[in-house]
Amino acid sequence: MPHIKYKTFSLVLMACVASLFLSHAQSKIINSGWQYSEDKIHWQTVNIPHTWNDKDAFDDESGYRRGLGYYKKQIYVSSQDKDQIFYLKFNAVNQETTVFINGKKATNHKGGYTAFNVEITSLLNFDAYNLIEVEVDNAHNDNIPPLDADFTFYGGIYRNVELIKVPKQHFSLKDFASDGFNVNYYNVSNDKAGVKVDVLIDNFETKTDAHLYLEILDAEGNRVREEHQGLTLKSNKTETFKVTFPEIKNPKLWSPDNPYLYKLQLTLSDKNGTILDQKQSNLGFRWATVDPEKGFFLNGKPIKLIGVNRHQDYKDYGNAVPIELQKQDIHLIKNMGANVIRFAHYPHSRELYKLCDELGILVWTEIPIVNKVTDSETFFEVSNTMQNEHIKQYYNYPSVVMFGYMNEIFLRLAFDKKSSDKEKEALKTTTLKLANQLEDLTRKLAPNHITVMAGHLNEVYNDTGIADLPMLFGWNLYFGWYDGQIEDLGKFLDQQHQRYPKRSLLLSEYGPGADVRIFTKTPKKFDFSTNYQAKLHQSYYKQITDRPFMTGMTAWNFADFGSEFRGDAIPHVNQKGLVQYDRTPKDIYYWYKSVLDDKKPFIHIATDDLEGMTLIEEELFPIQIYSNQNDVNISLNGQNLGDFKVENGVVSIDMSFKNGNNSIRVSTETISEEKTIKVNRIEAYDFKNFKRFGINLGAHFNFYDKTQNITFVPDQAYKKGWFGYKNGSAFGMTKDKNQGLPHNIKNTDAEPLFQTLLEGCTEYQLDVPEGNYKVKLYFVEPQIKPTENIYNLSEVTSRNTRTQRIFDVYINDTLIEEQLNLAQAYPEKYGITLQATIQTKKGLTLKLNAIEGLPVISGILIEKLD
Ligand code: GCB
Repeated sequence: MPHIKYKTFSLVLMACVASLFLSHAQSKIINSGWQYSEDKIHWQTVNIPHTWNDKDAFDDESGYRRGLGYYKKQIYVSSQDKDQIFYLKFNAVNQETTVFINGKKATNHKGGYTAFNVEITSLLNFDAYNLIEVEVDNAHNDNIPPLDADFTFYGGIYRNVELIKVPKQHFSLKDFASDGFNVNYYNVSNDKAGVKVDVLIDNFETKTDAHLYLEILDAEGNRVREEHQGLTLKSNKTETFKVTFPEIKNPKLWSPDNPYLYKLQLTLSDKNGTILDQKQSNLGFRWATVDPEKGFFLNGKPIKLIGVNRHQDYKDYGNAVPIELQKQDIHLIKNMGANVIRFAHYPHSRELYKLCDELGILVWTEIPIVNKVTDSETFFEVSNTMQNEHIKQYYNYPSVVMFGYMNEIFLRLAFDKKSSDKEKEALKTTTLKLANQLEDLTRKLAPNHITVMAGHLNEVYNDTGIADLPMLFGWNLYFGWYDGQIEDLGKFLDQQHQRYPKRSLLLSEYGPGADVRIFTKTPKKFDFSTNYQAKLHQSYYKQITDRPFMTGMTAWNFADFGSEFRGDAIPHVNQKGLVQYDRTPKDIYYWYKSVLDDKKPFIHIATDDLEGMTLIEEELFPIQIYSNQNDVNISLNGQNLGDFKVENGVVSIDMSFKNGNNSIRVSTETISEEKTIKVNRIEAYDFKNFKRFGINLGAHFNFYDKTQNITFVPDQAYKKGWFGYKNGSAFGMTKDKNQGLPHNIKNTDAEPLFQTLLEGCTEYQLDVPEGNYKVKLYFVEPQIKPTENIYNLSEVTSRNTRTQRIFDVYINDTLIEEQLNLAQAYPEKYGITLQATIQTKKGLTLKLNAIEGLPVISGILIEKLD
């Protein structure tokens, strides 16, 4: 136990006394009870975190409200505090904020993901209520990054607002909303480790004496180092004081496996010893390097970085997510066995970085300069300020090892068909200029960190040389999704490594969209099946771990997230998550756990995403078992299927399920796992024992419709005694890719049923036995562009006259709908259902009699009534 000096003891005592009298610095969260309005006329009471886009970014209408939102709140300030200095701290407001106090403008801040402080002392009235008004704007602004990106820019005050009250001498609140100190390490090794701290102190008075006391405690709370400094603070200035601690011998190093943290405590007191301000920070002794041949090293040891990207939004909350829910993400990521998080594409809540310190997760953090830049002085200035704020606010977390500043910055340029070559060259030059500035700034502000940037699949990152600016370059690669095939990944990386042997590489993004309602035996590119997700991730993992030069990989994305313009299987949501938007894990989450987490024996039977499974008689379905053990024994419904070797974390086995509940049991010598899967097995041919039967026309995959509790099975060519199309073809479907209809289908949430369809089918046959049937038919017009009616009023006239196709719909001889013209009848991509009750002696024949164009149909559901 180190010796505690009398002086220290008295300071500690005074700290307690001071806090009783609340005389030193205080920060109070003032999230509760704000008034919010869109128009300054109608007000409603809201609490922070708040966004006005939590609903409209997900409804059927195109677009979400981007513009102004107004907030106000009253705070009482007592004259007892008239010697204090007051600040408001906004931890994040998206994206431009103007703050008024009692009607006077206090500040304007640009950028939606970093914190800012505003000093308000001179604007306050004492012994009175003071009005805080905050004007927030999330409209597109050419001078504020991000200009464009694949995520929703929810407007609002979505992180804590704090009222800070401090004595006239305090840890600086003027340094880009940093904590007022900056922790650096020197000579860190297994034998020793040094800490240097730059402390910034604001003095709001004439020359004053003060005292600075810094101590380092170990994780058990023992003081291992302390430093005192007497200070003379210059009149009305911010000054930096440097404190260097003597090295600590045999330090405990920080790493994902052993995230040992020391604590730094800082106390500022006046010349009489009364405490003015206190701060603290985690300390973690670690050093990180990258090597273009050998990958990533932490504390001199190689570590393959394997983890995820994370976006901050959450189902039903937009970006205004309670911090406790957000923290659960970090726990889920850790429990999966990941050792790295890329907080994409902007800084997330600081509390999460602190949690990464504590749990042992390495962090890549970046600012949102995404897809393109603007060639303007203001854009450059805002970007620079943003990176200053970012680094200053996130610097002290030992988990942060990588600072980034750009993502896929040439994406828009690559798709730009309008600009001339000269304009494109000019934009490249501008982008490079900004990248250079930010790289220099990052290296200057964060000399012990690794600088990073991510690019998309395009030669422009090599040609311009931008990929060689950062110390580590991340490729966002979607082979087997947007580009090429899954196996192309390794070839591409090998070529890059050969061409640029001095460049360190990370696979900073990869992954397919996956919807837990979609499953198939024959996974295809772009089908959104969880089976394709498993296939791609499992292969990518192998391809990266086989290559020592790769520093690692971060999956895109930890969770599904909001991207308003998208029309994936769930519209407005990017579904590449390992967990769903509400954080329910998809099966793939557990596969990662099986290859990454070897702490405890683990088994997962991957049937979570097979809810409502329907199988046809004698059909086998491939089931995956995930485990971190070498061998597992598998049994189905009490029958032992044998012992299986686990390779790459997985055993795939074709299972034959019976109708009703099936029990799968997987065991090793030490553990076992049992799951029940409910299967609706339809006896093929003659439709024996069937009550309801759904077909996903034009699709090779099953779609489970939760609302109707039925699985629509894949389509097939007609087989006698059974069902299928007699002619026509699957719309947008190629041999290995489903291009279907990547759109939001209005009027339904069963997109995967409508997005795949049969075109040109005039006859469809179901050989059902005699009976009375309710038949539901599903249609959508595939060739109306989803947005054309909304923005272009002149289109409305042309739409009314447009005819894509006209057809009559018959079942057996009953005319169900005459002259169905979807383009004319419905202004947009509406999901349309027709229903009929048909009595038949044998079979149902659906006829789509073309009058003009090729008929289309998306789905059939039949129900036996008696
Ligand atoms: C990317 C982007 C990311 C997108 C992702 C996707 O490369 O960096 O922001 O969300 O692709 O899903 O397309």
